Amino acid sequence: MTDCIFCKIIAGEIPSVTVYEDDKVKAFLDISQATTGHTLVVPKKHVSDLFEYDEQLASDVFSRLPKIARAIKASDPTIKGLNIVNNNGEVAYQTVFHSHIHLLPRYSNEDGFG
Ligand code: DGP
Repeated sequence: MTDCIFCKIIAGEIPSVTVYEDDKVKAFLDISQATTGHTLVVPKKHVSDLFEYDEQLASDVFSRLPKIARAIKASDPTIKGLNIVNNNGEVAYQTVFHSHIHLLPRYSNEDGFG
């Protein structure tokens, strides 16, 4: 999709910090780090939100989350946990309409975030 910011990131037209990439998904650091290491996992196929997933796409995206979560955790011994957030629709606070999963590392020394 020509006017989609995440499609442009996937195409390499807009820079991002890649955390993981394969033929189905790309994971990159969120520009607005809610916690350090805040990562977005996006399908390379453009779909707006979860309501547009079929079973194959759901498998492609969600099956990769444990591997990406483990890689994030392994990158920093102070990461003790992780939240998964997925906003679908404007009323659910989605602001970029290319589906994405937020992975939010959590630290033992956090001071009350969330
Ligand atoms: P949501 O509210 O669930 O639609 O989250 C959209 C996220 O996308 C938000 O946390 C900020 C992030 N974001 C928006 N534009 C860019 C960008 O150009 N690069 C990166 N890395 N993240 C972006």
